[in-house]
Amino acid sequence: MTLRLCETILRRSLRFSAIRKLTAAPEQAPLDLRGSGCSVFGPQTVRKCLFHCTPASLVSSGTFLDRLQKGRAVLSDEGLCHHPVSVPSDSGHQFSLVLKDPDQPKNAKSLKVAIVGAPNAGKSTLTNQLLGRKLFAVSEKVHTTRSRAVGVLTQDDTQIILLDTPGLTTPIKAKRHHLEESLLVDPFESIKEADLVVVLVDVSDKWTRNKLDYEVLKCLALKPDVPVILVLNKVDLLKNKTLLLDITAQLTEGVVNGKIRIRGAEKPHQKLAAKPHSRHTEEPHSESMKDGASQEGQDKDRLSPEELKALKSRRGWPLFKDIFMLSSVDREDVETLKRYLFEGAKPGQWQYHSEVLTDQGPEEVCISTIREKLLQYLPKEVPYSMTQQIEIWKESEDGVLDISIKLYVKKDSHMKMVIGSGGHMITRITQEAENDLMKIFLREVRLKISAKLRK
Ligand SMILES: Nc1nc2c(ncn2[C@@H]2O[C@H](COP(=O)(O)OP(=O)(O)OP(=O)(O)O)[C@@H](O)[C@H]2O)c(=O)[nH]1
Ligand SMILES: [Mg+2]
Repeated sequence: MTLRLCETILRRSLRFSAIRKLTAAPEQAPLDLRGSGCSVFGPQTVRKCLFHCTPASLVSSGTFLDRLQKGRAVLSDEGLCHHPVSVPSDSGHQFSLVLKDPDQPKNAKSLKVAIVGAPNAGKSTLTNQLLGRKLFAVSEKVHTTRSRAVGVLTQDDTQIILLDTPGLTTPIKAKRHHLEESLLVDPFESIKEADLVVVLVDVSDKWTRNKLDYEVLKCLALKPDVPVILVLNKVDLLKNKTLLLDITAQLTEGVVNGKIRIRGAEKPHQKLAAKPHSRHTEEPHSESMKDGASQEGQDKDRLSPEELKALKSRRGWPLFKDIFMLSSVDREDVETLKRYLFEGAKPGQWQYHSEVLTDQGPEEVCISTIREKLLQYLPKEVPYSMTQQIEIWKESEDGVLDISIKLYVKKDSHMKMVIGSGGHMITRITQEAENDLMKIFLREVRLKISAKLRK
């Protein structure tokens, strides 16, 4: 019943939108959706008003709704297809690979994509899924990613560079939780160098899903001329799928690409009417938004106090170029976004050799992999206070990579937890991290983790 309602709402609401096959050339006539209640714009309009409101390419096929009906997606990395390229386990080799001249093809294309959003939105999960490899740490706890990480996806003549960023936070929170400077700086820096920004929002979080994070808005306002898309993530966890339309309406302020008007079940402009800087769907958004934030093409590092104040009253961003609704743990969903990124790549030189998978060194990858397990298995704040030191990193005579890690723990109670009864916990963490590292380095790894109290 809910789904049927959702279907009706989605279909009706998509009247404004031209849906096309993602793989279709712009000149190709768009799919005729008249039979399913969706009107279709002419080809000339299609080019201007692309709006991908679906993880599947065609709403009319019902694929999107069928996929939504699946419910909870499978939370495993089993679906990740294994990219044949590995991260070299030798830091010297990895370093020279990152610096190696790219093997430019004749008609090279590239696209640098910054993935930003609130902590825990699923940025690293999406990056891994796009890469087809579990490379970056993912956990249910916030601030898993501590600094920007580069993932490189090279296929045929196209290179997509993915910038996985730490969840956006405020200086006050960073200070309170002793977070590194990189958590404040890296998302902004990544947006500055990106050709496309992906704003990821966790739709399963009812406290944050109806308003763009203020820090996200600040990022967008600093570079309003960079194309940006909205990705509504974790749709598999959303029981009431009809909410997707309301969320979209709120987060876009009813406007996509500065032009298309969206009306959700709850009309966003009614809620926003009292706010001084909110925009109604009737306003010409793109230009006024750029004036209100920073001037087009201007590369400012800071917003003025007036601009910051104006952002405080915003709920959304009217300049999203396109919108996706997906589940990052679902490979098929992410495949659609991946095709979109490849389509959006522009003629341009590759930055990395095609053998590069990340700019991170193997030690960095190892530490964040272990950190992921600590975050996953230890309660609350316990894993945040632990530090790691690499004691041994060498290839043994039998060709196996031997890694020995010392874990420094601040409290006796934390020590008990990380060891677990009969050493059960540390064994589990070691085995799982070892498994992941073997998949990343594509070689045998023997990992040893020992814990030491250091108050
Ligand atoms: N069910 C479901 N879970 C998801 C989805 N995407 C991410 N997750 C889960 O959400 C949690 C957070 O994912 P991360 O990828 O670590 O999130 P992040 O945005 O990188 O987090 P930070 O690095 O801490 O900012 C993990 O438990 C993921 O398994 C999704 O589409 N569906
Ligand atoms: Mg992350």
